[in-house]
Amino acid sequence: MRSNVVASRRQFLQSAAAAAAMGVLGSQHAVWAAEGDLIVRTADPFNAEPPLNALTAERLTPAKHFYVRNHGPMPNVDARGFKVRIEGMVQRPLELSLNEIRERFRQIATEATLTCAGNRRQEMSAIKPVGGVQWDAGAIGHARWQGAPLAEVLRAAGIKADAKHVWFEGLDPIKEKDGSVAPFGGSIPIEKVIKGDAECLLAYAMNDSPLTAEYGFPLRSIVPGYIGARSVKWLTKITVSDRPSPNHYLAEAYQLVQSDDKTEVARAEPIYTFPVNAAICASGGPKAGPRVIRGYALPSGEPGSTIAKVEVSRDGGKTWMSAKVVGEAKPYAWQHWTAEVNLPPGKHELVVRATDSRASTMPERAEWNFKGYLYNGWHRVQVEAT
Ligand SMILES: Nc1nc2c(c(=O)[nH]1)N[C@H]1C(S)=C(S)[C@@H](COP(=O)(O)O)O[C@H]1N2
Ligand SMILES: [Mo]
Repeated sequence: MRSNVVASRRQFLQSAAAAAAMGVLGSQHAVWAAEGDLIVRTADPFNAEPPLNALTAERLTPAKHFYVRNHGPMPNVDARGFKVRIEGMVQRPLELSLNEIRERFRQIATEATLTCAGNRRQEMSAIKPVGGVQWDAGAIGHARWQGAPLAEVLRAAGIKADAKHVWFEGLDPIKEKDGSVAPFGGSIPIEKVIKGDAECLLAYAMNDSPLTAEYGFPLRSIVPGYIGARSVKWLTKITVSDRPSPNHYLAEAYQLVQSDDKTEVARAEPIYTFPVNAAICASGGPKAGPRVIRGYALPSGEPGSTIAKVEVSRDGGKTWMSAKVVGEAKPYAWQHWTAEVNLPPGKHELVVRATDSRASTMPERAEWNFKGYLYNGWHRVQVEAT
């Protein structure tokens, strides 16, 4: 079921009742109950994004305005019995409770922007319709994630010499098309964990509060620079391996393909990093004259990449001016930007494009792909000044 209405308390209570009947998330974990906090894209599984203007209010996105992306029902995990296993190509397989994760390892914080590979899919669908959750530009958020460094946990288990990938598996029971039930999962190259310039985390907190169920309570992976799908929620199993995970969400789902043809899918590479991106979140107005427009800009997820330049246009991309980028440029992190544009009465098309320090820039239009991933064409908003 797809709905574009804003989540209201009553609607949430209805889906909470449905969820309770399925033995999953109960209403005590609701963070989206307040009217207008998130726009529900699909109720079951629950997928929702904030109204765009909520994204530029604060640098750290509060949970109530942080998108939620689920492939199945959200498990309501009891932390007391919770364990995460570390196994595979390790010297000493480990089984750790939440307390052991907190106490045996350093507690660190990593700021990272999480973005769904399907962010801005509506615009890809406008070129030619694609399936999947029809996201606007709000399937993105920036948080401070707290937890244990994944590298440290893996070293405690003893990484074997030929290890090349780290697999993650969640606790959510997802129904596949063939009727079988399998958990969400994926993997990342072990290099990203061991040699990466930003720590990958086993996170138990978000913006200094414990994770709530929507965001993966009690534990999730956080992989800075990679698409959201690699940050696995309700994380219960980590497998060190010499090959990528066979899980559907690594081996088949997140790829840039032109069809669902089996041989094409088998040949394609999984998506790891996200590309440079930007969006207009607030277009000011409605009065003619000078106004301030705002948005976000995200460097590509490649190591060391930071925002170098944000440009806006008020005439559909014919002429451009520089926007003012707010705060410090950091890898794996969005920056907000503002620009003052002077609009005479009438209709206008506002446009933004960003360029990062590795000279990656946004194309006028992104190339269409079958799954609607990684749309990063110039972001356009139609306005009328009166
Ligand atoms: N276990 C599990 N982890 C998951 C998912 C999921 O459905 N199940 N969705 C992934 C996707 S596609 C994204 S974009 C992010 C979204 O994280 P959020 O819901 O905390 O914003 O979680 C990822 N981790
Ligand atoms: Mo995603």
